[in-house]
Amino acid sequence: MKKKRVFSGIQPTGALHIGNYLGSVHNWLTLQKDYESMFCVVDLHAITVARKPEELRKNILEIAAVYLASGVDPEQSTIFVQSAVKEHTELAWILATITKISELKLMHQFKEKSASHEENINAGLFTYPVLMAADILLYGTDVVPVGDDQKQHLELARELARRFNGQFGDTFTIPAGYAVKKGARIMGLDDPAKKMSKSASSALNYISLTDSPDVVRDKLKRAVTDSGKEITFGQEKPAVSNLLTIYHLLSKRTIADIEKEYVGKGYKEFKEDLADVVVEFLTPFQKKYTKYLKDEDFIRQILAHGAHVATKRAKVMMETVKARAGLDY
Ligand code: ATP
Ligand code: LTN
Repeated sequence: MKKKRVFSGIQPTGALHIGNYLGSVHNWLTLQKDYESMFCVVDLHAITVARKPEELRKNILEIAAVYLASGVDPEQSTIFVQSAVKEHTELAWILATITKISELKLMHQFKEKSASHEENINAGLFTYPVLMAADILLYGTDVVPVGDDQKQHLELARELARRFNGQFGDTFTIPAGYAVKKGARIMGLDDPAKKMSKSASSALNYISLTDSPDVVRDKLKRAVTDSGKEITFGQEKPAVSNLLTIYHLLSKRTIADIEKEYVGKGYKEFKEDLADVVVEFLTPFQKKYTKYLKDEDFIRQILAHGAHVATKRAKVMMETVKARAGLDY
């Protein structure tokens, strides 16, 4: 039987934090075993926010190195850069012609990004979700693992697939989300009401994948907690629940098991142990990450191979799309 296909991507916009990792790459590692997987560095999305070319160039290789160091296996998965496969932008244009401006105006990310980048509310920022739909639909994707913040974009991709199929005949697979039980929304360490975010005003908000053990320990020590002393998971304990989620995902122990261990113990001990868990995860990751970054040629080789595989698949889909739309004179 034909394997089902997974597609996901991360923008090369700088150092990732454990929220990004747990909401995305962490899930890819399980999926790549059973799905035909495509993991993309979405550089064309990243340029909707102004950045220096030299920074972008560096960030692209860094994200690819994160994929590899995390365990995305180039033998099993296709790793590539979005701009290397021009069919993404070609399909995005066609999809833009069936997207309503009113739909794009509803997108939370556009509203947030235009509020935080008032000086650069460009058309790319507005049509960003159309390009994301193209990324997904181009490969007949069945499943898209993304964090909660991307659900609205995925819903638009589903709607555009249905609309195109309705107007021009069955062409696109309707992609499904991948239900991440925990980790879809890791919250800020300094404010459990908001998601952990790279663009947070304080570095105490997040643990970066490149933070040293000392920095990790310090950030966790200073992470906010809730009222009451118990280390339990629940709505009334948003800060501790967030820490428990990180503990659970990185140690692979159940939340119930962790709760049990800390009955009668204090936050101090819990946070110190959590720091050990995080450091135990980060140390081998960082070793591999540094090793890959030293071998840029190897990364480029993987990306070139990935682009070759992706292009082949993309061309097949574009031929059908163009024929259906009457662009095949
Ligand atoms: P940020 O807000 O941190 O700048 P982002 O949402 O702008 O990140 P990306 O860097 O492309 O954008 O995110 C990569 C992946 O990480 C996406 O799948 C996104 O859903 C996920 N993600 C981002 N923040 C979190 C979080 N706090 N918890 C879980 N997943 C997250
Ligand atoms: N918009 C996403 C990144 C992204 C993506 C995609 C994710 C671009 N294209 C296709 C999954 C599938 C973000 O900001 N995190």
